Amino acid sequence: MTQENSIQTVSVVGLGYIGLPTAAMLASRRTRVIGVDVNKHAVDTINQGKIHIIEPGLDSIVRDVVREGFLRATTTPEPADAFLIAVPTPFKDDYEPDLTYIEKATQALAPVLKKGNIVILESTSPVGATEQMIEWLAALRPDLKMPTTNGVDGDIYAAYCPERVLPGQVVRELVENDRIIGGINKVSAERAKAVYRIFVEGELLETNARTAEMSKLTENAFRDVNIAFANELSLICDKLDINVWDLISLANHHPRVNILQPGAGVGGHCIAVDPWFIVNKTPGEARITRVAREINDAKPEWVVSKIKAAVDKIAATGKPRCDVNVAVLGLAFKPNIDDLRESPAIHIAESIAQFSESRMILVEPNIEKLPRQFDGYELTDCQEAVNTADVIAILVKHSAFEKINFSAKPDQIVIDAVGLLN
Ligand code: SAJ
Repeated sequence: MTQENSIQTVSVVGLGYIGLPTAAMLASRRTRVIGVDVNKHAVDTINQGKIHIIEPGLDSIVRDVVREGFLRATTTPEPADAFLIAVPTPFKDDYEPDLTYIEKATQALAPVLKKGNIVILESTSPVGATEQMIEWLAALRPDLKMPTTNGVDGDIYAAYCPERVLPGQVVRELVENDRIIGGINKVSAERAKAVYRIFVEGELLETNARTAEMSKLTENAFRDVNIAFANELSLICDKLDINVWDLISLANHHPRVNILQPGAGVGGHCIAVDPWFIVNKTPGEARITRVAREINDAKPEWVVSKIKAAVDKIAATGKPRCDVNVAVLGLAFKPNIDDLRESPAIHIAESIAQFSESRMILVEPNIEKLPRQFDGYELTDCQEAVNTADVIAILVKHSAFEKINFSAKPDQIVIDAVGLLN
C-alpha cells in the first residue's frame, strides 16, 4: 500500500477536553475536520461556533474554524482519511479499565472505514488497547486486511498517539509539546506522523503502539509517585514537628533532588486514574505505583481529621459547636482553575458538611455558583471568610489567596494543606 495520498479530511471521534481542541487545531491549519460525538448538545453547540467545555483560548479558534467551514460536528461518523479517537477510558469499581467508549467509537466508525485510512487512538489506555481496537475492527470489517495480521500489506494503518497537554494550557501545549507516535507497524507510524505534522511543532517521536501506551501511563504514574512522596513527607513532618515546606525547599537545593509539593490530595481525571491501568495489568510488579495511589487517595481524609481536631479544640474552650465557623479555601482540583471535577477539596468539604454541626463557609474565587451538593451554603469572599472563621482549611494554592490578610483573628486555627502561608 502506498502513502502518496495526503491527509485531506480528519475525523475526530469524541469532542471533549482533548478531542475538541485537537479538532480545532487541525481545522485552524485549514484541514477539513469532521468532529463526531454522541452528545447532541455538544454537536449543536460546536456547529454554532461555540464550545461546551472550559479551556482558555479555545472559544475563538472554534468560532473561526466553524465560520470558515473547516470544522463541522455530527453525531454519526462520515468517511475521512484519518480517524482520531479521543473518548474517555474510566475504570470500573475494581480499577479494571473500561474500554466501552473505545469499543463504541470503533463500532461507529467501522462502516465508513476505507482502504488507505488511518485509525489513531489517543484515549489514555492500558497496554494492548490498540491491538484490541484492531481486533474489533477486524471483526466488523472482514473485507479489510488489518495491519496486525498483514504487516505492510494491511489495508488500513493504526497507531496509538497519547496527548500530554495540561488543562488550562491545552491550546499552546497541543502545538508545542513533543508527541509520541506509536505505530502498530512502521508504515502506520509514518502515516500518523503526517497527521500530527499538520499542527504539532514539537518533535514527533516514533515507537511502537505498546510502548506509546505505556509511556502515557508512565508519565502520569511518575508524577503520582512523586506527589505521594511529598504527601508522605507531610505526614512524617507533622508527627516530627518539622515544617514540610521548608524541608522540601532545603532538600531541593541538592543538585539532583526535586521533590514535588504536598497537597490536599491528587485530583483531576488523569493522574488519579492512569496509574491503576498499570497496577491492574501487572499487580505483582507495580508495587510503588499502587502504594503511591493509596497514599494520595488517603490524603483528603487526613486533612479532614486535622479539621475535626481543630473544631474539637475550639469546642473545648467552651464555644458551642454550632457557633464554630470552618472556612474552606479552595474547591478546584488544582490552583487557578475553575474545574471542580474529581477534586480532593470537594471531597473534604462534603465530609465537613456531614460530620460537623459547625458552620461551613465555602470560598472558591474561580467560580460563580456552588455545585448542587452544597445547596444551602453560600459562596463567600476570601477575606470575609477568613475574618469570620474559627478554623481555616486552605485546600488549593490559588493566587487569589495570596492577598488575604490572615492575621485578622488571633485565636484562629489554620490548616494549610498546600503551603500557601510558607
Ligand atoms: N499536585 C500536587 N502536588 C504537586 C503537583 C500536583 O498535589 O506538586 C496535584 C494537583 O493539585 C492536582 C493533581 O495533583 O490535584 C494533578 O494535577 P497536575 O497539574 O499534576 O496534572 P493534571 O491532571 O492537570 O495533568 C496531568 C499532566 N501530566 C503530567 O504532568 C505528567 C498532563 O501533562 C497530562 O496531559 C494530563 O495529566 C493528562 O491528560 O493525562
